[in-house]
Amino acid sequence: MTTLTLVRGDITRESADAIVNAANSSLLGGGGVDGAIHRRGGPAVLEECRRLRASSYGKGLPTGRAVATTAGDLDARWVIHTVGPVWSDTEDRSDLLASCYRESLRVADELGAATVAFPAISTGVYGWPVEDGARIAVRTVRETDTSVREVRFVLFDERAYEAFAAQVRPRTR
Ligand code: AR6
Repeated sequence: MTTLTLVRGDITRESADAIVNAANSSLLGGGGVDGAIHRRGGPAVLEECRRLRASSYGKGLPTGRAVATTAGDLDARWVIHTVGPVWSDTEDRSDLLASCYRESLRVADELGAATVAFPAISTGVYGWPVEDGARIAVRTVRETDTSVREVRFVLFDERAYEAFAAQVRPRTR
């Protein structure tokens, strides 16, 4: 059984088997979680991302997919990079966001990771409304068959934390 836990804070301060990065297709870094992970993970993470670009992912990592690298200096064994969809008012991209969580867990299973820390993918620079992002994240993890024992959502601000809490602990009457 997979336990869902919620933490408010900076994901780069977490200790877990795998830390998920809300990356972009280039795999070469950016702002938000991605910037923080590369800063604290150090050059080993970027070096492996560059190798992936030079080998299996010449055109970059497609949206909704996931791939692992070393975690460098982070307190983790692996970083799992996934590319969330950019929010759209005119097109429903929910399946791609769900795919990020599913694919990350699939990669985690392949690696044998028992604990995985996720940020709220797409809810920053990519503009996904955090309440909806939380709904998709929690539902997808609950519906995915995985050997991961703990999925930890690490939420940077109070609003994101509350959005996830509302999904994990629905109010009972
Ligand atoms: N720890 C945990 N959560 C964080 C942290 C942190 N250190 N920093 C930000 N967040 P974002 P995206 C939250 O923008 O929307 C990058 O440039 C943030 O408040 O990191 O998927 C990539 O290279 C928000 O709730 O990722 C891509 O180009 C959530 O993490 C693009 O941004 C995700 O915000 C990806 O955008």
